[in-house]
Amino acid sequence: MQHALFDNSALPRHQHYSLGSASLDYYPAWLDGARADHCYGQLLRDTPWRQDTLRFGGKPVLVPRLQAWYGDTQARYGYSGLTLTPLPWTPLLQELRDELQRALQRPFNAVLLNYYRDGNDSVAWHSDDEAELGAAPMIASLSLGAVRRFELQARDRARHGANKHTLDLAHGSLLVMGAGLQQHWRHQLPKQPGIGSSRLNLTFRFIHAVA
Ligand SMILES: O=C(O)CCC(=O)C(=O)O
Ligand SMILES: [Mn+2]
Repeated sequence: MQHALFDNSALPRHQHYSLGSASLDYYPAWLDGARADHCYGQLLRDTPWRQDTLRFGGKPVLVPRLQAWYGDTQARYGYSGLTLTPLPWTPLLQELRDELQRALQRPFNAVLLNYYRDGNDSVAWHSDDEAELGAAPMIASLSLGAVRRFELQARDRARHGANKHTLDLAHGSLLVMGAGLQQHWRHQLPKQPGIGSSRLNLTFRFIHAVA
């Protein structure tokens, strides 16, 4: 079951989804068209993109997208055996972060950039639930470039049923994954082989120091 409510608060037009005890907000036009185009062009060109290799059962597998990790110096992040050391904030990323912090009233000290070169790049089912993200993370996810499908599936099928939600993430849009979302839901960006153009995704996060 999907509930879409229009909110008339000071924040831009958005859709709110209540997914059981989790919340998700989608802002289709967080950035206006010209600014989205500018951010897309600059980030695509100026980011030192890297493609990491993960190991599954001892076998090396290339991550099916390119990535970059920026943030405050202490914001180290580890997942699937990789440790990412942050690059220093660029003026553009700092500006986007400041706007999100002001609008959402939450701090973000790091951002993961993903570059999906075409529809063959993807991210598999996962939850962003690493210890350094804390118990109830808020993740602010900005999309630029090709429209791609984002899918959510309940982790606890018994509680939420076989629910699956799908959103098409537009150029310049913002998806805010709120409290409970990582705990109760998984998400993925499936391959869409028909798509020939690229997409960038920026997930702003707050990394806690962990022992
Ligand atoms: O590209 C997206 O929209 C999602 C990326 C994602 O889930 C992640 O980097 O954790
Ligand atoms: Mn994720």
